Amino acid sequence: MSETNTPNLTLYFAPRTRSFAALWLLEELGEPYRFESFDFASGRHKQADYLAMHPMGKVPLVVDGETPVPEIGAMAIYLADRYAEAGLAPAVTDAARAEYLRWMFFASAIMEPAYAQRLFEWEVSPSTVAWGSFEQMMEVLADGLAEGPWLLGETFTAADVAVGNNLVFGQMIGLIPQDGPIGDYLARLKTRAAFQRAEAIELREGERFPVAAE
Ligand SMILES: N[C@@H](CCC(=O)N[C@@H](CS)C(=O)NCC(=O)O)C(=O)O
Repeated sequence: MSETNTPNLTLYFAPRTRSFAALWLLEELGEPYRFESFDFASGRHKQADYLAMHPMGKVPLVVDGETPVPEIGAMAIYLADRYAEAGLAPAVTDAARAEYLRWMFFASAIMEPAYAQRLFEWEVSPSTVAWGSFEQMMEVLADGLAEGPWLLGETFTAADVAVGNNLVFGQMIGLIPQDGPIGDYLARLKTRAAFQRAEAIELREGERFPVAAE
């Protein structure tokens, strides 16, 4: 906490969205943060000051001092390095950094579009698209978890948050099984105190901004 007691970090959050990844990440980080929660109906994420920080007009957004950090992968890498005391990232000199970055990009560049392909039933050539296929993504992830308990073995990192958040969402929509190495990994992630704090905040904010009736 700074001398003025004003946290350096601000999280722009909307319930029932990918914001959960940033919330969980901040809870793992253990740094104080200002919490700005809104629902999409407010249009907060399309206002000019917000778009100046996040040109895509999406959540989540973390601002560190004066520095906006949009995109979950970018904020996970940035925050884990910037607040390195939390031990959420291998140092840049550590060979494990390569595996860490691989999983970080796996979350956004492979899992995300593989989910979309499965959900929207896109017919694409696995050798042409960047993510291969949903099945290949699941096989590679299961292989990566063979040792466990985390993606980098004994060390939990911010990459577990990036991948884990996708799994939470995937399980909610029925894409991710409850059992097997991936289901077991997700169950382990859910036992983390930081995950549970984030989940309680998510539930509270979901009640504060309920889904509008059709
Ligand atoms: N690539 C972005 C994805 C963020 C995203 O898709 N957010 C959705 C909610 S889950 C959003 O803000 N949608 C509102 C909109 O686009 O208007 C990230 O990693 O942060």
